[in-house]
Amino acid sequence: MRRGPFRDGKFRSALHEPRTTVVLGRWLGAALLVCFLTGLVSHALQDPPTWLVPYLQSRPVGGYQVTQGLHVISGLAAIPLLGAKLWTVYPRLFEWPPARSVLHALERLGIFVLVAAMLLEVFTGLFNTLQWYPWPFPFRQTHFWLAWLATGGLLVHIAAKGTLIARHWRRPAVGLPQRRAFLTAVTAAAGVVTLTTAGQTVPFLSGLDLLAPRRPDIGPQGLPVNRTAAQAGTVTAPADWRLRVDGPRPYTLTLAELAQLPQHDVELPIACVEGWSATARWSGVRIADLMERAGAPAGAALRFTSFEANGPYRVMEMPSEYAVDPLSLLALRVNGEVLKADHGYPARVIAPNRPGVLQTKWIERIEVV
Ligand SMILES: Nc1nc2c(c(=O)[nH]1)N[C@H]1C(S)=C(S)[C@@H](COP(=O)(O)O)O[C@H]1N2
Ligand SMILES: [Mo]
Repeated sequence: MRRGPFRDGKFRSALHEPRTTVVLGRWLGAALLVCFLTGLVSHALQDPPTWLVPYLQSRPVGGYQVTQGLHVISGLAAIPLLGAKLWTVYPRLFEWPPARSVLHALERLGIFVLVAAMLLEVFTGLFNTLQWYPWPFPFRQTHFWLAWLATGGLLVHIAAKGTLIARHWRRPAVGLPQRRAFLTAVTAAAGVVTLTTAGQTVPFLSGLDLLAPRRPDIGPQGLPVNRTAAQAGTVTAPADWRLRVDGPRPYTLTLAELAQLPQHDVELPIACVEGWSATARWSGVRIADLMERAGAPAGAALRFTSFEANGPYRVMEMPSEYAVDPLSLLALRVNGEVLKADHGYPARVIAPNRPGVLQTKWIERIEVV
């Protein structure tokens, strides 16, 4: 720019230079790679395409807890790294003339799309952990497609800057003291963000969980709640509540009858896609037992329906792999107590290695499909 506060020569910091950008870019790239891959896992587990269903695994029990924990941790760490990296290059936003050639204009347009997609991606993710949706579009699909756009854009960007990156990849013989100080500060910021939010999913860090919206041990019966019974309109279960199981041999059971069936105890986490996870001891009836009693054929999948009036998670499909797992329960109790309404009274699903959104609460119907 020729005039104004952003004109050439107005950017005095020695750190608007490629070596600093490259170092930050490497850290950011590593965080984004972890975030992208774990995000694909999450998407596949929550909403698997048909071809993938036969490959889904109910073990390791806490697999989703780990991948989703890493997703949120790496995504949050990416925010200060992205901010710092953009700061090192932002003077170029005011380049003059704005376009030297068609190619240069296209390159700048590409950078604009990349930066916009990245910023939207990390901030929609951050807002999601806060359960704050100040936008009219669906979160999950937008976050998914933006991830591809941002990743594709990033690969093109890395290819376009390949020579520059290579030139500044190795530590220069004489370092800049400001650079060291700046990188230390950025590392510290990313570290603080990580340490004060990871506790929402990493048990031994829960005491440091200052910035995360959740603590895994706070909530009714020692567990957080995403959608409360009041929000779902299920504070009181229907007076004539019965579990209805539809299959070759359909039947219904009262709560008392369910409680008479063999009960099993499992220790399983709820790992919410919104970033928190918490493990509890659940007791109830094996889903496989209910299925067998309905005469379900081998390999059958199940569909669960909640008596919640409406809501995106009212109906849930469970592939056979999870249905036959002895750890998958229709739980009636948690941590030794009857489920509170917020946790799904009278009965909820709990199964290993599945996203929290699929641990359906307030169940009234199971269908063999
Ligand atoms: N019927 C129904 N079940 C539901 C939900 C819901 O909105 N409706 N929310 C799900 C989500 S997003 C999570 S993370 C878990 C949380 O379980 P909790 O509230 O018992 O901790 O319940 C799941 N089960
Ligand atoms: Mo969730």
